[in-house]
Amino acid sequence: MRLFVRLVAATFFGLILISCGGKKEKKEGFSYEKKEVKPRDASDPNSIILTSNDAMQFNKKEIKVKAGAKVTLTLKHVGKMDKSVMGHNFVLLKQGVDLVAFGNKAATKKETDYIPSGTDDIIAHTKLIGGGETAVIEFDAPAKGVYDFLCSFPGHYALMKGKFIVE
Ligand SMILES: [Cu+2]
Repeated sequence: MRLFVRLVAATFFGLILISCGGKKEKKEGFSYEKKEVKPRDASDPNSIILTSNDAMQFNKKEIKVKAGAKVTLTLKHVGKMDKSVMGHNFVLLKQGVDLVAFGNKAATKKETDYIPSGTDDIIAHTKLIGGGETAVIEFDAPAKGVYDFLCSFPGHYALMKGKFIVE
């Protein structure tokens, strides 16, 4: 029992150290990004790792999660290119939002990293990342159903999109 308490304490302080080390300027607008997302069991069906690359691709066209639980999504950019030329994000759209219309609108919002400020179209999104970077977000799984996800960097949604399925 004591050992357990110590482990919890060690993990807690470790997280604090990590979060202090990774402090960055806050952008305007909302973000679901959390610095202290706890590592989850790899067998957790709601722990998703999505990779993106310099060839403008995600490694998944379909993501499945369970309803009624939190989703931890880790987006990795395994390429080398800078985010100004090959930036990627993960944007999960509400049902009924047209992906192409959203993608075209978002493409004009360079000043907010291609996320329209104050938008009501999004369930969750990561920040924009470049080669070698990683972003982690945590959010509540939406109701059962099929949702669209995309990268909102200009032009990327043509290839970088897929279905987010809540079961
Ligand atoms: Cu992209």
